[in-house]
Amino acid sequence: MFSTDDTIVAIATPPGRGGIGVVRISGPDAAPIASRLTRRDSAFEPRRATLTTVRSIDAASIDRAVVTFFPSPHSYTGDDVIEISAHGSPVVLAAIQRAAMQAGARLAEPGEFTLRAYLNGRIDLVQAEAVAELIDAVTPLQARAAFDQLDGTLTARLRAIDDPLMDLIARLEASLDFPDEGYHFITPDEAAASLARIATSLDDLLVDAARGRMIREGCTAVVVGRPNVGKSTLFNRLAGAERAIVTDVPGTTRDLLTERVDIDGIPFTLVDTAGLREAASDPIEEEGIARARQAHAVAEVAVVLLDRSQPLTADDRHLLELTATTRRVVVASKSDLNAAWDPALLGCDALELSAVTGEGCAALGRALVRAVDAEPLRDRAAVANARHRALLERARESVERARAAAAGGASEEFLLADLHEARAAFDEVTGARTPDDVLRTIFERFCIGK
Ligand SMILES: Nc1nc2c(ncn2[C@@H]2O[C@H](COP(=O)(O)OP(=O)(O)OP(=O)(O)O)[C@@H](O)[C@H]2O)c(=O)[nH]1
Ligand SMILES: [Mg+2]
Repeated sequence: MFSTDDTIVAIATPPGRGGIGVVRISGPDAAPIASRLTRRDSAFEPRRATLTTVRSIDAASIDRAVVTFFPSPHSYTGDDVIEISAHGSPVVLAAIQRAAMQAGARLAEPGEFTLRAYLNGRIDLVQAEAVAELIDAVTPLQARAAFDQLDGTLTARLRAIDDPLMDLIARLEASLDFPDEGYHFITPDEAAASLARIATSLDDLLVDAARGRMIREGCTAVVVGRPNVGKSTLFNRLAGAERAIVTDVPGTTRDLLTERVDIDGIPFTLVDTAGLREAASDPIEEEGIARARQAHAVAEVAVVLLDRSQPLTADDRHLLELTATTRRVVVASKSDLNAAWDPALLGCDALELSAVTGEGCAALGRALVRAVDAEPLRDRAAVANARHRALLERARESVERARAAAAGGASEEFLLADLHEARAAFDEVTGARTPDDVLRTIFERFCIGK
């Protein structure tokens, strides 16, 4: 499905105007095409930026540009690559791209440069996907996670599991091949111990993967509490905009309101909800409360708001009980007013905060990040990609089956079948063995020129 022996061209910089725009050409004819566009007789010196005039096929000048030649294999794609840095005008860049096509290049498909890097063995699939994720990153932490993946930190973590797995397979195969050698290449106890270690490493990776998902996709934090405790005021403060209506009438908010906010690098979707109370004043509020409960049920974490300036009510206590075993941050609000109760007597940790002055809001942000368990990710490469997670879960299941087989005294053949399955899943993560349609879906996510 993928041809790799022709020469491709695309504008590598985003659409629009800028100081510089780059046209990239990759393939065996990259250098001859560049020579034709610049009317040069001598070849471009490897990796030296050369200022020259770029012309169309019929010799009309297009722009003065800097041309750099990256000979194979030391280029982004592993092919011969020419980068033409011209002035960042869509008209100029389109003209250079057209000229390159007239000189024999083909317009690149989305992601095709990175695909070639992968097919030429410059990067593995984990790293290729990281390129797309780095480009798509919205928060600095997402960019960090993608860069770790690109940098090979995650690949190294995967290899640390794959190597012992490979070793175990080799020993079991050897025991099969030489049954009469008089000694075993591995004892059942050693095999069981090795399997246990592999299972633990995979579990660690999968626990981090759940956290990695939060960095990638973000998580939902719902603000709940009885009417008038200050949910909408807090929501507006965290959103940095007057999104929700705030009044001193209990039961103001009816619909769910959502807003994306970046809290310490984690993309949170905040949800403001109708105040929860037993006795709703009308059918609209009743519906609002039903929606609030639904939002609460699906959110990763709840901000449970209690009004510190008013005595606690039965509704407050009910909500505290309801959320006791879920992920939550309990907040005593309106700390700028006189206190009607002491948060220390609540029986759980509570953060004091005023949505009006902003006091305590930064601490709430930190508490939210802690509550969703995203903190440890700052210093570890984690699986943040759904495809990787699914494959690693499959590997984990195969390892578990092998452990059960080993514990039941099954022969090497049975263990090996499961272990080979586990390795196949690993190979699909890194791309050592990947069907064409998987490649297609991965690289379709790229835009042209990447
Ligand atoms: N002094 C003070 N007043 C606050 C604070 N937060 C909210 N208020 C006031 O409390 C009242 C209710 O605030 P809202 O944000 O509308 O409360 P809510 O929880 O969204 O109420 P419902 O939508 O009715 O459930 C308003 O008069 C706010 O100005 C605070 O931190 N300090
Ligand atoms: Mg409200």
